[in-house]
Order: sequence, then structure tokens, then C-alpha cells
Amino acid sequence: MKLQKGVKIAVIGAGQVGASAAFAILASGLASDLVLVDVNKEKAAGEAMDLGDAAAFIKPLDIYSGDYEDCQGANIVVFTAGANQKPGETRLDLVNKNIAILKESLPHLLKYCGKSIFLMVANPVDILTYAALKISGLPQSQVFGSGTVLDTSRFRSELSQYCGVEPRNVHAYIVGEHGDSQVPLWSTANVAGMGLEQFSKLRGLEPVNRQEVAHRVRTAAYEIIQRKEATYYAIAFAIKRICESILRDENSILSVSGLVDGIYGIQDCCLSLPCIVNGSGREQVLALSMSEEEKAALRNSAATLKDVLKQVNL
Ligand code: 6V0
Repeated sequence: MKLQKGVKIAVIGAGQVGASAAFAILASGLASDLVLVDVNKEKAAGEAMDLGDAAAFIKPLDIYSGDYEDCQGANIVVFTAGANQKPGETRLDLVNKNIAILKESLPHLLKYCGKSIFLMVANPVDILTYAALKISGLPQSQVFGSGTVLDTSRFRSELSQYCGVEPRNVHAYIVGEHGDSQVPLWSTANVAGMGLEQFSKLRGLEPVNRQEVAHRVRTAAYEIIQRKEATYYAIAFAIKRICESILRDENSILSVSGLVDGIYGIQDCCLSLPCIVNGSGREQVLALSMSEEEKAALRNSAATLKDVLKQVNL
């Protein structure tokens, strides 16, 4: 669990998500080197300068902007380059623009970062993760996406408010697409090992309104984008959390997105399921038990993503 020396993180895309992720990583003290790469070189340089001015207040961190060759030796490449949702747009609407950016950028990255772990964040993250995996030919443990890590945090936060316990004591996952077809896993949601119904009875609570909670979690990003045009702080912490699990070899269970092939009747598709994340990356998918309804919803989520993949020219 020791922090490695000489830990380098490359963040591709120095927009709102990339810069916020850099901020969260910098505040965490996880890395010793952080490089920001953006087609808008001035923006990347400005963000690096602004963050670098925190030098007297943080653990030593070399933060700079650069080109792809400066990413050489990165332990993790965080890929945030791409257009974000405008009010009224879904994540899947971004597919053509962001696949084009990925196809432009990835060959350069592969020249210098063939051994790095690739953490995909740009949306639609499940589609971009699949594309990155297929284009790169790298092992599935090495290329995965932030997936529903953020949605899972939103779900736990909702349930923590309902149960009146802190979010870290709520164990519950959102799986499937990081998007409209996502699936909340109610059947395994628990507090201290107690199912939600049992816990509600113990605490004298009305039964949780599942539809309302699922709706709020699914539409959270739309609500934020309508008000401030983008979401970036919480995803920045999700990125930091995933990087931490990799760099500290934590074996944490996180609902990252990656290749699913042959479980729950799903073939050759990237989506989120709880996975063991450690120094090797997304080491193992946990095929946890689900109700028949949840399995059907997960297959439906996979079918939605596969329909989009059919239109993508990789
Ligand atoms: P932004 O602020 O527009 O930043 C995008 C950045 O990418 C800009 O600075 C661009 O200049 C840069 N860029 C474009 N093309 C390239 C390229 N070829 N190489 C390098 N840089 C390039 O967008 P924002 O930061 O808000 O969002 C970035 C992506 O993250 C979008 O696709 C969002 O939809 C996605 N998000 C994903 C989330 C998740 O949970 N996975 C959450 C929030 C946003």
C-alpha cells in the first residue's frame, strides 16, 4: 500500500474535467509528475501554471503542459479530451465528435504510453472505452473507463440520506451504461450487511421510493448541465479515487467500465460492473448475483450500447 516514487499521471484534455482532475490529483499528493496535454496548448499551459502556483501548499509535484512525447512513462493516462454535453444533449449524442478525437489522439499516445494504464473519461465513456481497447489492442485490464463510478457515488449519497447513515456505509452499485440505460442494483444494496428493507424496518422508515431515487441518479448530470453547463468536480474526485486504487494497488471494488464478454448473456461490449481495481488496472469483473429484472435491464443497457457501436467506424 506504499505510494510509489516517481509516479506520473498524464491528463489528456485540459478542459473543465481535465483541469479539475489535475486539481484533485494535486491535492491528493498521489503523483510526483503530472502532465497536461491539449490541442489548445495555451489552455493547457495556463492550467499547469495556475496549479503549479500551489507549490508552497502541497506535496512536491512537477506539473507541466506538454505534447504526447511528454507522456512517456506515465503510470496512468487519463483521457478527458472531447466535447461535453450541451443542455438537452445525451452522452450518446457526442459519439461521432469524440470518437474522431480519440482516433486522432490515441496513435500518438500509444507511441509513448504502451505500458500505461488508460483511464477513459470522455463521453460516451463506454463507447470510447470499447474504441480505445479495440484500436490499441492493449489488454482489457489496461484500458477501462470511469464508467458508473460517479453514478454509484450519487446512488450511495441518495441512499445515505434516506437511511441516515454516511455514504461509506452504504454498499450499492449502478451498473451498465454511464447514461440513460444505467441500472441501479437494488437487490444487493445494503447497509452494514442488512438489505434496505430490513434496515428501513429497523429504523422505522417508509419504504424507499426506488423510482424516484433511480430517476434522480440518472438525471443528475442533466440537472447540473442545465444550471452550469457542465459537470466536473465530482468526476474529478472519481478520477482521483480510481488513480489512487491503481497507484496504491488497493484492490478496491469500483464500478468502472470495461470489456464484458460472456457474462449475463452479454457479448463484446464495454459497460460498468463492480470490478477489482489495483496496480494491474481493472483486474477482475465481479459477476455478482442480480435479480432477473436487473439482469434484463443490464442486457437492455448492453443492447443500447451495441446499437451505438454498430454506427461507429473503428
Ligand atoms: P471541455 O471543457 O470542452 O474540455 C475538453 C478539452 O478537450 C478542451 O480543452 C479541448 O481543447 C480538448 N481537446 C479536444 N480535442 C483534443 C485532442 N485531439 N487532443 C487533446 N485535447 C483535445 O469539456 P469537459 O472537460 O467539460 O468534458 C470533457 C469530457 O468529459 C466530455 O466528453 C464530457 O462529456 C466528459 N465527462 C465525463 C464524465 C464521466 O463521468 N465519464 C463526467 C463529466 C464529463
